[in-house]
Amino acid sequence: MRVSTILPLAFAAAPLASAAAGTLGFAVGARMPSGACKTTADYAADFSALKPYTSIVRTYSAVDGAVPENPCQVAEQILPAAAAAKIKVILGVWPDTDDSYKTDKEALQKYIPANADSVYAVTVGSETLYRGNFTGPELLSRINDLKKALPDIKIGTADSWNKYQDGTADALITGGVKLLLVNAFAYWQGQKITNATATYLDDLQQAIGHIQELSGSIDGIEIWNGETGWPADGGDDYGAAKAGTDNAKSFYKNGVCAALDWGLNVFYFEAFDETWKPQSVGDSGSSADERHWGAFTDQRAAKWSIGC
Ligand SMILES: *[C@@H]1O[C@H](CO)[C@@H](O)[C@H](O)[C@H]1NC(C)=O
Ligand SMILES: CC(=O)N[C@H]1CO[C@H](CO)[C@@H](O)[C@@H]1O
Repeated sequence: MRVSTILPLAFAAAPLASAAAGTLGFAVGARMPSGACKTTADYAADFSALKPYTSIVRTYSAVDGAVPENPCQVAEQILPAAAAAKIKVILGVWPDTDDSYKTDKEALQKYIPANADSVYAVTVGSETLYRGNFTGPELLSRINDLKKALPDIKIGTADSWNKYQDGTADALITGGVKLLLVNAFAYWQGQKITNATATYLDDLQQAIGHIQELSGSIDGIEIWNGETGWPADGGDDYGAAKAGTDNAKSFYKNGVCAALDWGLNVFYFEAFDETWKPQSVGDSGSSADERHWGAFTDQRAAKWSIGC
């Protein structure tokens, strides 16, 4: 039997087995609404808000240089708060340039040892294949380099579902990477909310099916939905995909909850609104608001009842 045929059957059988429900995690940003870098106390407040719903979060860069003149010491600041709250963290390395790779690697080597129990894994890169920044083999060599530096830590990557489905990530699947995060946004495919769940689940199935088929195993590689979500009130529409809190809640309750029911682990993008971000303008000149994707406001208030 082709391994890929196992997946739909396993998924179809899962909804009754609540014991097999997937784990929900959240992506957390590095900055406060003012743009200031989060401190350990700020992460502690984040975790107080999230703790009723999750025990794992993911971040993107150990030293977040999204604002180059004010880089955030994410690994240094988040790990003590995570240890105190008993939250696990997936830390990130931004490998896009030699400088960002080196800075993040050094920070991980410096700050992980004191709080290694709070580190679930490290991801090298976020959608680098999707952006065309690396080929599969180039990304694999970065991952393997980091494995040598952090031999006791699980190392993986996160990329868009279609880069797994279309073979771009094959070198990772056959090259021994044991953790793959699959991002899938029906919103960025311009889907109506009424078709968002179908699109999301179909995307995941295509990506995961390819990974399982190529690896020849359903559990040889740990797979998570690395990001999904929908912009709430204040966000922008994208084609037929309409922003708004009602739609975000609907996508959460239908799509995210269905994936969790299947037994898939899901990171919701994202925990808190990032109102510090500038209004960005997309390639077409249309605005692309990235400030209102939170399940919680920037004051850490839930926008709907989180839970399935
Ligand atoms: C709805 O989603 C499915 C699965 O992705 C897709 O095949 C179909 O074309 C979508 N329907 C519309 C009207 O876009
Ligand atoms: C290895 C590689 O191609 N790195 C490039 C990734 O993208 C950034 C800009 O987004 C370039 O500066 C890097 O050279």
